[in-house]
Amino acid sequence: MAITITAFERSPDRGQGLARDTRVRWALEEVAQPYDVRLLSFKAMKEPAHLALHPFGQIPTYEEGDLALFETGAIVFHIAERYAGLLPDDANARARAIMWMFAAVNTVEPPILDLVTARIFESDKPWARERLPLVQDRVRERLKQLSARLRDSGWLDGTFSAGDLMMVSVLLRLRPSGLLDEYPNLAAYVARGEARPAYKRAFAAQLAVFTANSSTRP
Ligand code: GTB
Repeated sequence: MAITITAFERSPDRGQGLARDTRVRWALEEVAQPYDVRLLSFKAMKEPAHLALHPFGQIPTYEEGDLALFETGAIVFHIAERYAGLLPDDANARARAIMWMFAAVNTVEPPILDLVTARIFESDKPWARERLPLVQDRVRERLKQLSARLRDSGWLDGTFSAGDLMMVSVLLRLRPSGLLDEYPNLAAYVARGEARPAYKRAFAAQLAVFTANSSTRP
């Protein structure tokens, strides 16, 4: 069944791979499934055709036959369940991998998103200088805990899984802040994720969109 995802026509990150279609592309590359991409402008994302697929008017979405999904956690989970390569066969190991997917989006990503908001969207507010250190410390607390659990392991629970794919994707968003480098084992963990051939293909594919669209349009 053909798979189509949506992505930014022009990602605001200028091809750094930080938009969330990258994690879906990465999952599809890990399980060796080809996919098509429908590129959307910000305007098109808020129009009825896309809102029918994504009630919040965002990217990415995932279509496969009769199935339409939004939310990257759900999309990556679906890919991992349907195709071999991202979840272990052992039932307990599988449950733990899914636990790490939830931990990534539910426990680690929220303070990171708060930091992105504080650094980018609220930096001109009168209280921004006072708030930023608080938000940074909340991120540091999560990183310290994750770093302590990971120690010098390659992946979170034995072999690479969808849990690692989601966790690395979430941590990557921190790179511009420099906070990741305060935890060398986490920085190395993220680098291990980025070194995977499937990640490299996903990154190259999203970068190609940015490159093509920035050279042809003003
Ligand atoms: N919880 C949802 C999921 O995981 O699927 C969140 C989806 C989401 O936030 N989508 C963003 C979006 O469509 C794109 S990825 N935003 C447009 C809108 O809401 O109108 C978030 C993102 C955007 C930009 C950068 N960047 O420039 O660095 C990085 C990540």
